[in-house]
Amino acid sequence: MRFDALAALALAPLVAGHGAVTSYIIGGTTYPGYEGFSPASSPKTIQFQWPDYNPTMTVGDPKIRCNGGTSADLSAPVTAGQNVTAVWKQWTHAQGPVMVWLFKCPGDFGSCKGDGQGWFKIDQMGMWGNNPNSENWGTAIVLKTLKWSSMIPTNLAPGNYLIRHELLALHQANTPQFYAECAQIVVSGSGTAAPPSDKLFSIPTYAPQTDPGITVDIYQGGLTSYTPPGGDVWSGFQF
Ligand SMILES: *[C@@H]1O[C@H](CO)[C@@H](O)[C@H](O)[C@H]1NC(C)=O
Ligand SMILES: [Cu+2]
Repeated sequence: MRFDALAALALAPLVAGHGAVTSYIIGGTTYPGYEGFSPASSPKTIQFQWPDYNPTMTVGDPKIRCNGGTSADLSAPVTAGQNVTAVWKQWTHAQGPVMVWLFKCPGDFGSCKGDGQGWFKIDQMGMWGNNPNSENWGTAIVLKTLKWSSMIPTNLAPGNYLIRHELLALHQANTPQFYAECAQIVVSGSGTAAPPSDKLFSIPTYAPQTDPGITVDIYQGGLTSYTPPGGDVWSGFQF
């Protein structure tokens, strides 16, 4: 490993910009998130403890799933139809989408790593308007409010789920940076719904790296719309 003053300078802006969900608010209760680094002597959390603040640079990197973290000690209860609000202590990038995903664990959290084609989006915000070189982005809302609130679909089948908050920073042309973390939630309710297979993705590699929602130059003239990678949100309702 090479580390010198130049590398330190080059790294500084990245480190300053790095996001981490530092707490979750569910039904009026605040659950601490993780603030790094694993294995730290930090309190037990509902969030997977991850090894570093570095962004993941490719959608095929296994680290993209939960920032490299492993199962958490705790979980938080949520009733279907309630919101989960993620809170960040800092975030500095204003271009790129916010995407919130769920994964239904086949059993206990201890053995639930998010393997297989079981991830689906419950919420996302890409760009509005027609100017990518703007602050009309989901991540700009996180920059301004340091929060993101998403509803757990009302008729979602109960069970153990991983919730994954993903900020995809697009401020560097053709050099996407993924910031994601996972937490453990126990969904209750009387719903029976599960997403259809066309809404289910594997993470890593929920889209090709060449997806125009991933490898994109937002400063290139003529770009007037943006579609987040990894498909549409599943609202929970089956038609
Ligand atoms: C709950 O989440 C939805 C998005 O799923 C959002 O539109 C709504 O504003 C949130 N409600 C609160 C009270 O934050
Ligand atoms: Cu950054």
